[in-house]
Parts: sequence; C-alpha cells; structure tokens
Amino acid sequence: MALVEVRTDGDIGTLVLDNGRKHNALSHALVDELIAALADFRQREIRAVVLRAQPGVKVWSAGHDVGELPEGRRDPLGWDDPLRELVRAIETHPAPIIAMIEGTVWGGAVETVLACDIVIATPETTFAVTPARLGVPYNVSGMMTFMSAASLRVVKELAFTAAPIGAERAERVGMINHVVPLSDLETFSYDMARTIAANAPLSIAVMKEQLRVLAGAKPVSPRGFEKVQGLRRVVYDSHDYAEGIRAFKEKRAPRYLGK
Ligand code: YXS
Repeated sequence: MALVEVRTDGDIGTLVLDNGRKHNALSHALVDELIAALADFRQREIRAVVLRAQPGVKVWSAGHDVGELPEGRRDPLGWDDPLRELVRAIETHPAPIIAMIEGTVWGGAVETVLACDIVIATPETTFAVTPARLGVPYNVSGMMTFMSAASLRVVKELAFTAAPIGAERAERVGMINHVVPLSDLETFSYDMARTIAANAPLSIAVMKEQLRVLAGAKPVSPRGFEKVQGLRRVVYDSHDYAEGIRAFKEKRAPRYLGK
C-alpha cells in the first residue's frame, strides 16, 4: 500500500504523506516513494511541488523512523541514510517545493520541511528539533540546513531544548514563510504554486541551484570536518545514544548519564 499519494494537476505536483499509523515517520520505504515521485516530476517537467500530509492530521510527520536507527557503533545519519537522501533530493529538485504544514513536525521532518523552498503553516503547527531528546548526534549538513533557516541563537535554543516552536514565532524569526488559518491553507499554498508555475522554469531552477550552492558555501577545513566527525562518533558510540533509542522503543523516559 502506497505511503505517499502522488498527484499532478497541469504543471503542479502534489506529494501527500500517507502513513498515519506511524505518524508519517520518514521510513526508508516512505522516503523511497518520495524520491521516486520527485524523479518522475523532474521527468515530466513539473514546475511547482506541494509537499503535504493528509488533511486533518495532528502530526504532519514524526521524523526519522526511530525503528530504523542503529542502536550504536554506526553513524545514524550517514550519507546513505534515507533522511539524508531525502533532504538532498528536495534541495536539488529543479522546481520549487512548497511545504504545506498542518499538525506537529518532529526531528528529521523539521529538517525536511526547512530543506523545502517555501514553508506555509497553520497557527497550530509546531516544529520540534529532537536530537537532544533522543541522544542523537545530528550530522554536519543537517546542522547547515537549520543554520540556513534561522539565526544561530534560535537554532541553539531549538537544538538544546528540543522544545517545539510555534508557527507564529517560527515566522517571526524568519524560519518559515507564512502562517495562515487552516481554512485558507490549501488555497493559499496552491495560489503560490500556480504563481510559481506561471513564471520561467529555467530561471527559477537556476536561481534555486545558485542559492543552494551559495548557502552551502561555508569554509570547513578537512581538519575541522574530521574533528566534528570524531565528536559525532563519541556520541553515537555512547551509552546515552543507545539509551535514547531504547527508551523510545520501550516507551519510557530516557536516563542520560552524560557518557
Ligand atoms: O506503539 P505503536 O507501534 O503504535 O507506534 C507508535 C509510535 O511508536 C509510532 N511512532 C514512531 N515510530 C517510529 N519513528 C518515529 N519517529 C515515531 N513516532 C511515532 O507511531 C505510533 C503512534 O505513536 P504515539 O502512540 O506516540 O502517538 P501520539 O499521538 O501519542 O504521539 C505523537 C507523537 C509524534 C508526539 C509521538 O509519536 C512522538 O513523540 N514521536 C516521536 C517524535 C520524535 O521524537 N521524532 C524524532 C525521531 S528521530 C529523528 O527524527 C532524528 C534522528 S533527530 O532526533 O536526530 O532529529
């Protein structure tokens, strides 16, 4: 059974997360369907994409599928991790992707939303950056996604507290584009998609790629990168990382020891 509903209407494509049983957790299978649909949209020269969940969801996406995270001794967010592949697919897709959000967004799904080009949410929407809640060592390019979306101070607050940020505040700090009432969300999002689709697709695709290259152009020395990777290994080899994953699966509060 499909985990993503794929629709097109003229030059506009829609991807609907449709695995409510697991709150649209970004499992390997669901991510594979999203990536395949984006490849098909590229082939069909779709000019604007709306990424959404089924209407009425309480949880837009619960983030990375925790059941698919290693329990230690391996980088949980390595290059070929589905979440990493999804973020890259979104960032390199030639057409703008509008994230149309209702409900709560968690962990890697927050990064997925922020990797989209435009974010439109309802006042009830919240975003929670959760690595610290689970003891996960988030990866370098993922932290860059957050840093491109909000000031360093806001990123630190979201990362260190793991507390949800409401859509109104997220808009106020420039992390998302618009907050509109649920009753207007669909019309507002698709009006913007139609506006984009009526513009010059080549110009838009090149500007999107220019902005991706320029936003990611941060000088990180090989030594600096290796240091960060080494620090991340300390985390994913730690007691606390294994404890965070186990606590989630056992539906209990984690007991972190700082080692
Ligand atoms: O117990 P069953 O089998 O019915 O399954 C439950 C949950 O275990 C499952 N589920 C998930 N399964 C895998 N990965 C997930 N991320 C995930 N989230 C939920 O879905 C079934 C229904 O969940 P339940 O009973 O908790 O629903 P609820 O309505 O009471 O609560 C909804 C949430 C979203 C508040 C709650 O499910 C929740 O807190 N989920 C985890 C949110 C989270 O921490 N996500 C981060 C995942 S890790 C990640 O994204 C990155 C690696 S990182 O952390 O570094 O950013």
